[in-house]
Amino acid sequence: MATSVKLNTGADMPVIGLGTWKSPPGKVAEAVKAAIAAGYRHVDGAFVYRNEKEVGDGIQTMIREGVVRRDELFVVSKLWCTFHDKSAVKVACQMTLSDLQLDYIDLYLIHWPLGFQAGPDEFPLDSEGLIISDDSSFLDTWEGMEELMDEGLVKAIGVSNFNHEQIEAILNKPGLKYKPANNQIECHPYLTQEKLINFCQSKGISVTAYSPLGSPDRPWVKPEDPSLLEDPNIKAIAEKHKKTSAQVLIRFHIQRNVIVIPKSITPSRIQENFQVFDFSLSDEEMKTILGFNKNFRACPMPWGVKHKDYPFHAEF
Ligand code: NAP
Ligand code: SBI
Repeated sequence: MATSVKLNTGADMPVIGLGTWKSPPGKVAEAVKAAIAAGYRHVDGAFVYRNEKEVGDGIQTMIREGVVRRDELFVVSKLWCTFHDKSAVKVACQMTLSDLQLDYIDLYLIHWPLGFQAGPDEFPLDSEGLIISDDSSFLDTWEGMEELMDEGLVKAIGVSNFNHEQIEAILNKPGLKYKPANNQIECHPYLTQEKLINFCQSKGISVTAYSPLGSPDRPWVKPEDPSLLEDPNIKAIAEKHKKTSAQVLIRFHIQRNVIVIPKSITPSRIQENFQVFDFSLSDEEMKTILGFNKNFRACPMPWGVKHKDYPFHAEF
């Protein structure tokens, strides 16, 4: 099984990356170091995670110690929703580059298709608890992303949480200079995303699966929510292969040519999550797992439901 996915830029994107949302600043540098030591060459971050400085510290330590070279790493970051105005895109990217202590990002994504009111508040809400939008269009934001490519600040650009109509809108944009290289979306056995993955891959757009373990540490988790890591059906498949449920949940994506970014700050789990290249799920097991779909979203972004560009009203 290939350990990377070829992007439409020609670059190879390592199929497993370390997720860093919710990784505390005081822990994430050690997590990044443990990941690189375990063989990871891809780190997934974002401005809004408020830990990019410490992610950068972990990366820089490993480069300084000669464990890895910059060109062997694939670093992803994301433009937050309060920076959708075309004039703000470069400012945001430069803040991330400065925090990461890098001179380029391998893949920079528009984090959501939703433009939020600009300002220091990352989630500007009205009196009803709904997002205050800006008047930007993600098609203009995309032009700002294209400028980052031309300036050499990023090697590839893409999107996250875009539905197929929104991707189609970018692909059909008059004067489009660069197609998206990647769409990062929630994906796991309770949200299998068959239509959106087929659509993206048919257009040469790679897919990254976020929250692959079901995001059990998400701040809004409810006791009655379904739990992938505790699912007896996943556990049964794992036991057959003498693997853990997490390893089955990760392997599931690799066999679909989907990149996957499990988050952990626990060194033993960081290692475990990378030990997925020594077994394979049968076609029948893949089909069985696809059958667990229940269209359950761990990250539905409820504050954005009234936004004109809320992505999850569409079927896919
Ligand atoms: P996740 O990776 O599905 O789950 C993370 C949780 O699983 C943590 O509580 C972690 O605990 C635990 N865990 C990790 N490995 C485990 C193992 N082997 N056994 C048992 N538990 C394990 O959740 P996520 O953070 O939501 O998603 C992953 C990444 O995707 C994020 O960190 C972020 O980089 C990205 N993401 C992007 C978006 C977007 O909008 N683009 C949205 C959500 C997530 P410990 O850390 O305590 O070990
Ligand atoms: C945050 F830092 C705060 C809230 C939040 O909710 C949606 C999911 C998300 C996101 O946008 N990207 C993530 O990785 N998690 C997030 C992040």
